[in-house]
Amino acid sequence: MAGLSPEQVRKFQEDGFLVLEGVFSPEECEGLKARIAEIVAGMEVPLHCRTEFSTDKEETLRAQGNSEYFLTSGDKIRFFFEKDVFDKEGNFKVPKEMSINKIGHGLHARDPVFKKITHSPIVQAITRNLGYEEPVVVQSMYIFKQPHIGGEVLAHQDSTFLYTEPLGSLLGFWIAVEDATLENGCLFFIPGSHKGGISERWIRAPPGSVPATYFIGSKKVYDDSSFIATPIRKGGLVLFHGEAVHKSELNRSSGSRHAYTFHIMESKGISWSKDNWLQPTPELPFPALYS
Ligand code: AKG
Repeated sequence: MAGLSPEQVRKFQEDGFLVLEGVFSPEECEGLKARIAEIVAGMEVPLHCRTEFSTDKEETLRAQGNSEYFLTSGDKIRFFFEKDVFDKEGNFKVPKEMSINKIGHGLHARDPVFKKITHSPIVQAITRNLGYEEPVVVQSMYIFKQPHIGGEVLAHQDSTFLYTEPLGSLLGFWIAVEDATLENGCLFFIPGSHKGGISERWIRAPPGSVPATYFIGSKKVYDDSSFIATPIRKGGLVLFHGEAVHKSELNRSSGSRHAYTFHIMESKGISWSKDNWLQPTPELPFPALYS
């Protein structure tokens, strides 16, 4: 695949997401998995940083909002966990490699294997096809969706968490490192939902505030029947607009559903909100995608 056809660009603009099979090779996917296995083998997470991941509003505020470990992860490789994987003392109740919800949020810069795939020629070509002139990478995550316990991700818009001024330039890349199916928790989208703006924002409070983050606006309730499933095979890529409403369900299968995802934004004439939880740092300014 050399890039997007004009028809694919039109479809992306209309729906707010695009499913592209066979973009990356099985070997590239295996390379990502192998590298993640090495990173997990070396994982060290202090007891007080064992943070469970959630997109539920209240749980987000409770579990992440106050957590320095999460809020300072933008330029690092850090680990976030499924629910109920720790006992009262913070010890793992399940094998540690089966406990992780995701790793984030600086893989694209801090690890050479993930850096290479993020800046791969096909990613750059797609981004050019969509008209980006000076795109920068703002964050990345490796999502495990563990067998049986890989939690539901509630319907949301990524621009709630990663806000740009003006809106409209956030773009998500979601690479299926393993097959994503109806049983193991593939993504679901509401076609056209990127055209209606966002309903809420997650804001970082001034330093020293408790809680450290808060929501403004209100969560919309979406009709389940308006979502369409996007199952995709290993090596496929789902592209999505920052305002596209999406979700994924619990992994009910006995296999994992690994994915590598990262977000870019246009930096020419568009600014990153200083209110976002994630901020570029002197150690890691947002890297240019075209390099
Ligand atoms: C996101 O990256 O915004 C997602 O919603 C990912 C959900 C998933 O991979 O299940």
